[in-house]
Amino acid sequence: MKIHDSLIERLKDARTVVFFTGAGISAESGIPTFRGKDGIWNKLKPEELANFNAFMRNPDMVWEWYNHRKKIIHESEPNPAHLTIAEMQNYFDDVIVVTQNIDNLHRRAGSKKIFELHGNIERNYCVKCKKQYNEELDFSEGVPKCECGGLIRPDVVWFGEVLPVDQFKGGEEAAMNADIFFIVGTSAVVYPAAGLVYTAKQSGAVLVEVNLTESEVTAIVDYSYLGKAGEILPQILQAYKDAVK
Ligand code: BV8
Ligand code: ZN
Repeated sequence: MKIHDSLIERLKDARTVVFFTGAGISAESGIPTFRGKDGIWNKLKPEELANFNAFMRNPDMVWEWYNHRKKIIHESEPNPAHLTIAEMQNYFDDVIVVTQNIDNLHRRAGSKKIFELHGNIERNYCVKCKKQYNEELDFSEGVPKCECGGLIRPDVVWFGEVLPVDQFKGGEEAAMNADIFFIVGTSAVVYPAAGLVYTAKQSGAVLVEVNLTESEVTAIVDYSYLGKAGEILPQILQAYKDAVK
């Protein structure tokens, strides 16, 4: 993939580089996306799983889904896309990750500044008293319960739920301050997360999309690279390194 000279020139002047990422960036780590051909939601409906009422109606089924995903995540590794983003921290003053993913792979890859808009599958809390339960949960008696009797749920944002205010605020500030705003592996259909692309655009950022296919925001980006994030991001960093040598 030929990386545009003009993008490299803009990277040379960049101080703040933001990566807005979705499930596609973890696809090459073996974690299925939501809406792609291997998407998990092709078989299962989000309404049935990623929402609070579904959980209260059938906590066993929802936990079965999350424990299945957790197992896949624990058997997976960050891929070159996550690792390249972490390596970029050595070349730019401020590299910020704003992710919709709950798989913790950016942190495991070494990224330091991360805003998790939709929570993190490694964390859990009690639906009643909100007490955090972040160690391994015991499912031997069924869905684990808090000492107060409340059900314990994954600390992820379900449909109809508000995003964690501090994380969304951090993501918004990143979008407003970005010189270069990368959009990596997301269909950009879920709000309010996808709205950050427009915030970045309005704030004058250069938008760079890396995706296997077109997305909801391809029409408004400055650069669109169609292909695998695990191949294209390393190529962008390599072209930058060659240019500043
Ligand atoms: C809110 C977390 C309201 C848990 C997720 C009707 C009813 C209810 C709500 C709504 C409604 N209509 C609209 C809404 C709002 C709703 C929404 O936006 N719905 C959409 C679907 C229309 N949003 C919400 O409900 C949000 N909350 O609005 O609250 C409110 C407001 C005020 C006060 C009170 C309440 C909450 C949204 C968060 C939902 N949680 N998941 C979990 O993960 O289990 S959403 C889920 O979708 C994931 O978080 C995921 O990150 C997110 C976005 O999906 P993507 O990451 O983009 O993944 P996708 O599969 O779609 O795309 C993958 C892309 O990667 C593809 O483009 C593919 O081409 C590309 N790709 C694949 N492989 C590669 C690749 N690219 C590069 N390289 C590769 N190798
Ligand atoms: Zn409790």
